[in-house]
Amino acid sequence: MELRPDIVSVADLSSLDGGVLGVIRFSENGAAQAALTRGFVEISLPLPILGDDVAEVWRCDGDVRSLQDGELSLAMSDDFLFGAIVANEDDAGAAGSRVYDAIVRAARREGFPNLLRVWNHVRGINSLDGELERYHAFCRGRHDAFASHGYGLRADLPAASAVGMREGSLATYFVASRGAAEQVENPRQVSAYDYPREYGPRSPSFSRATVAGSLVFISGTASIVGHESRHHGDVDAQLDETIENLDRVAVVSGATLSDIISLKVYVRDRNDCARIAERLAPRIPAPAIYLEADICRAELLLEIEAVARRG
Ligand code: 3EB
Repeated sequence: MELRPDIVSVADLSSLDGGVLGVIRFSENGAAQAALTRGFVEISLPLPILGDDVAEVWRCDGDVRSLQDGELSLAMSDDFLFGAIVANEDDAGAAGSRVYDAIVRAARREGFPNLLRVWNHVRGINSLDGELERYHAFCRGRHDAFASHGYGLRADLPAASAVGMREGSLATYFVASRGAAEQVENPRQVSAYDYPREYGPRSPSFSRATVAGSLVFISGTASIVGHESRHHGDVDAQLDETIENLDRVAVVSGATLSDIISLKVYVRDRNDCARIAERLAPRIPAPAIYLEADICRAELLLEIEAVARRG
């Protein structure tokens, strides 16, 4: 009953041996792609990596079985399911509803009904598509798919992130579990599923964290207090506020910032990266991947996600 994220040099990917569910790779450009390779799921995202050329690897104990289910690539151990899918339809809402429909169906069918964590990459996340921002269209598609599968759209939602990517339309990967998970909210923030209408016609369907055994998945976390973005234009203050939110979510989840074992940091402007890394590393000394990506609100300059292991 183990699952762990690891950061691996791209040069070492060819020698991965056994117990791998999924690999996430990053590139400056090119189409997003998801496929089965060597018995695990590999997803490539057009998302510039800032720093060493590394990939994220999700490992587990025991045997891994992989399965191609239409466009959905799946790999599973006894306890966990990892999957990835790329949707190319232009409309972010249509892409979102199709992707979430496929994920929920496959997870239930394979016996892993508890979505723990979903990562979403939406091309042009801040741009308008007709009346609606592409992020808001995506939120509507995701919401409708969850609703159609009987979700309560509150404390039954996975932890998540939704940030940009440079090409394509929507790329999504996820972790689900056979055993139950516990959802956690941040007392400093309005739950995203309760955000008011000004943030889009359907609220974002995710929880601030999920806890499965000793593992804590903390969602993409940004400089938001209540439901409002704070510190417009001030990257240092946004980072401090984000760390404050991470700290609160960690504590409510039964962990602390020192229990964090892995970080991903999405930076809107790569010129801010060195400054963010310098201030973040002493506060949360965990291995981190820095990526250049647009964040789902135009005023947000960074977003940080974390995985923690409770003691
Ligand atoms: C926020 O707190 C910032 O739509 O899945 C963070 C994590 C954010 C997940 C999502 C959005 C999502 O609202 C944005």
